[in-house]
Amino acid sequence: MKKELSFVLNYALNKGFQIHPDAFKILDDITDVKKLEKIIKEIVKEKTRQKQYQINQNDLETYLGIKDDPNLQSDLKVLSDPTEKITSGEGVKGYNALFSSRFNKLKRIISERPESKMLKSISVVKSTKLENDVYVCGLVTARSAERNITKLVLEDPSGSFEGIIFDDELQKTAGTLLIDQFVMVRVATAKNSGLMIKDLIMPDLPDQKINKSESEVYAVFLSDLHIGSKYFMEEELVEFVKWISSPDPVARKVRFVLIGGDMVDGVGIYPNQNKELVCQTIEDQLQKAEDLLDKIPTNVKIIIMPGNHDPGRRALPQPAIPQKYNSGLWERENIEMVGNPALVSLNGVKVLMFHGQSIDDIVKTTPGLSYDRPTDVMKNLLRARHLSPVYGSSTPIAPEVEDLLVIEDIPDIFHVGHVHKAQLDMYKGILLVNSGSWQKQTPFQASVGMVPNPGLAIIVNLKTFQVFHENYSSNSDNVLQS
Ligand code: D5M
Ligand code: FE
Ligand code: ZN
Repeated sequence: MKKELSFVLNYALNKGFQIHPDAFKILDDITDVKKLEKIIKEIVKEKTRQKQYQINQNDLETYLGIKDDPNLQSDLKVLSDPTEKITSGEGVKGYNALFSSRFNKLKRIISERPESKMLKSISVVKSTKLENDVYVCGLVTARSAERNITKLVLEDPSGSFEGIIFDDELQKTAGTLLIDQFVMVRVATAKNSGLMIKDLIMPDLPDQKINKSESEVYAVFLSDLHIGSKYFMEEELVEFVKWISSPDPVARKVRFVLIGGDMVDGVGIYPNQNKELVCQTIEDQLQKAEDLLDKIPTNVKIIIMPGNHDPGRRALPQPAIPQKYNSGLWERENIEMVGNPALVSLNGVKVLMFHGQSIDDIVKTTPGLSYDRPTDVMKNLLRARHLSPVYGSSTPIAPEVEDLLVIEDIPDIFHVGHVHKAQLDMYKGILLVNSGSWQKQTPFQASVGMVPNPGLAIIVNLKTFQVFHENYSSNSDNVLQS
């Protein structure tokens, strides 16, 4: 018997308690001495009060929360998933349809704003001399800043126009606009009879009430595991999965695990990748993922969304990881395979999951944004009400007839990954989570000076929105930014 265990047993025996052998087995599994002492002392105190002097299995299970509370709700609904909607329109026709769908959806969203009552089409504004300021909306097709003015070209289905911005603050806001992003502007005729932009209005989010879960359950946010890579932190993830099945009172209430893309490292994603892989095929990588996820109790629902390293198609929106590579994951009762992006409801809490590929294009072109603060980029996406506005840069976008990347439904939690930097933030009451990664710094990342903070597990109480995190990396300086 372990020394610590005999110490706590003597403590109970000296107080006149008997300990049932089944209870003993549970105590023997607890390795944390402090925890062991605390448990015994609390049980002794409580049972002394009840004048019952035997410690049995039930006492320990109740105290440790091993018994799952059957009243805990775990209701998962997939509210939106591109997998079945993907049509792949072809060529120019496809892109025209995509942009027209984007324009129409966002115009509908911005119509909720009072200014939109004075909305005019671009052709009307161009052909009349404006007596008063009017509003127009469109997609940004060009933006340039020279000397002390900014020029913006906007396009709507009726035509396009170039507007000039003189105001310094407004020029700064214009600097954050992305090509192909939707925006509403207030325009007036300038002295030289050109058009002057006097205000810029993003679709943005209205202030709204957040949905919360009635029962106190927890969701775990993970992404960028990169299973199959040499740098995948397998031991750390195994430890974390063990925690999920442990008697820890928080772990006992975990009912959802969300994986926000790059679950596996993939094959042929970057040059000479095979030299950095421990599993050389997609099938092996997914099998390893299945084996790891298998250790999560079946009362926990796992939602798996792809990223740019996972198999399927590369262009956004991405369908779910195809069943042909691993039917085990698809057949699993507690696993839901969804596309990227996806909107899921966890006991009524709406979570928008997006891998975050567009962050690459956005940090490249927007002053003040960087890979170090992904939640700032996430705020820009919410203001634009679009997950990946820029077409034709490094993030491939497919010519879908419907733009499935418009943020139509407002989420309660926005979950993104991709940049391997875990960070939390809030925007208009919405919880922003970048779930970091479970992959150590790769040689590529080191070469570009990118320092990830991997191995941080983010756990959210869906009833209170309180957020916990655990650092599983050996680096104790690994901090979760907020
Ligand atoms: O991306 C991990 C991070 O590394 C993400 O922030 C993008 C960045 N990344 C990845 N590949 C490149 C290249 N080729 N250039 C610049 N930045 C890059 P992941 O999707 O896990 O590979
Ligand atoms: Fe990644
Ligand atoms: Zn990625």
